[in-house]
Amino acid sequence: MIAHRPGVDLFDGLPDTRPRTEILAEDAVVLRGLLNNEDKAVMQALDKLLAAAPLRHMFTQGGHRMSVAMSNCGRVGWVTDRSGYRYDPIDPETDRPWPALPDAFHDIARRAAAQAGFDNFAPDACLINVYEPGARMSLHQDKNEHDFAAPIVSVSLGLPVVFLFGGMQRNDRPRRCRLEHGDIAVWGGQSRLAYHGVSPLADGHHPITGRRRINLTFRKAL
Ligand code: MD3
Ligand code: FE
Repeated sequence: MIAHRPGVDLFDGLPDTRPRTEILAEDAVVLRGLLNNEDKAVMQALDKLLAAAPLRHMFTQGGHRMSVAMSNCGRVGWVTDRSGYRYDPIDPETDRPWPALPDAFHDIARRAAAQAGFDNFAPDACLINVYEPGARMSLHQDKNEHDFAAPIVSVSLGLPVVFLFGGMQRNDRPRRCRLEHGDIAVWGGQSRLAYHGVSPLADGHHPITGRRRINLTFRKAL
């Protein structure tokens, strides 16, 4: 810990970039800027992962093409097709197992969960969502996982987006929350089955991701 020296550490005229914790609801927190020192390393790891399991636009059971491009890493990956949603150990595009969850990803998710009060989080799946301008995600619940006691940890990279955080009923009016580059959110306990979605991505340019937003969601699926 750096000693508090007034006029040097806190009053030096530089912006305060220390991570801040924002509580959105019971058991739902956003850790602002928590990823900021690791963003470039995460992007490098992502390049490798996406070379092995390319991004693709999946189709919902109803036959709609999703606007978000997706891939996965970990023991299983989330997929949707005409037969519905599931976690699958095999990537249906490559017919091979998904690439392993990098140790660095596991550590980031575990650290964020612990900071939010969920000790010993051990994710076995990471869904990679890539948004281009106009891409969105309609209100839904994440309930294909076996164990709702484990939280979901989400890492945002690149362009900012308006995240919609609803209640336990689809009709509950969602609250709007901006998720920015470097933010990590943790959703567990009372909030684990809340409805949530993402507004259409506004156009822009980000120095790290270009014209995109990338979201990683870490899950204990098995
Ligand atoms: C709240 N992704 O992949 S991350 C998803 O930004 C998903 O790409 C969004 O919803 C995205 O399923 C939102 C934040 C998030 C993720 C999972 C949650 C919020 C959640 C699960 C329960 C409650
Ligand atoms: Fe979700």
